[in-house]
Amino acid sequence: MERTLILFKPDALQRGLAGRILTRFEEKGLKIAGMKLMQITPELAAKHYEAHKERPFYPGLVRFMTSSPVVALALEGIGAIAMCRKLMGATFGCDAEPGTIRGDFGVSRSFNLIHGSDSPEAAEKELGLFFPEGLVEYEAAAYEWAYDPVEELGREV
Ligand code: FUP
Repeated sequence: MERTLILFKPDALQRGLAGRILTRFEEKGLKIAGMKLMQITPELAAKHYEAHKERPFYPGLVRFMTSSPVVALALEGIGAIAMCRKLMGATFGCDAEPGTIRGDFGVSRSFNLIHGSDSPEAAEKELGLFFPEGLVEYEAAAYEWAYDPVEELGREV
């Protein structure tokens, strides 16, 4: 099982899309391993977007991400990082394919609704930043039918 950090950005919440976006992930079969509403501080935004520090869009990105609350999610599943990126679609809503979250709900090149970790290394770092208290451990009942228990979950026959 792999875990990834997802953020519903300020535009997703302010536009009342959090529920519909969450549904996409739940319907797909991803397990919610952590979820909270929070305000990102400039310090947290700086750590999260460290890789983009020198980019021209960085000041606007930090302003946007700290302007209003976000929902932080830890989602879990086999191959969760790549799967979530596919569900999100291309970075800019105007380019994203219909059927993806950004493709269906957005048009902007900077207000793009959602963040998802792009690698296992990024996921580990970002989950540590947004869930320093750790995640809640529980059994996802739906896993038994979302996955092949023997082939994918490694259960005994
Ligand atoms: P993504 O991985 O799809 O979220 O996108 P990137 O990591 O490339 O960029 C991080 C965020 O910076 C994007 F979500 C939106 C923002 N951005 C801009 O505002 N302008 C740009 O030209 C590129 C990215």
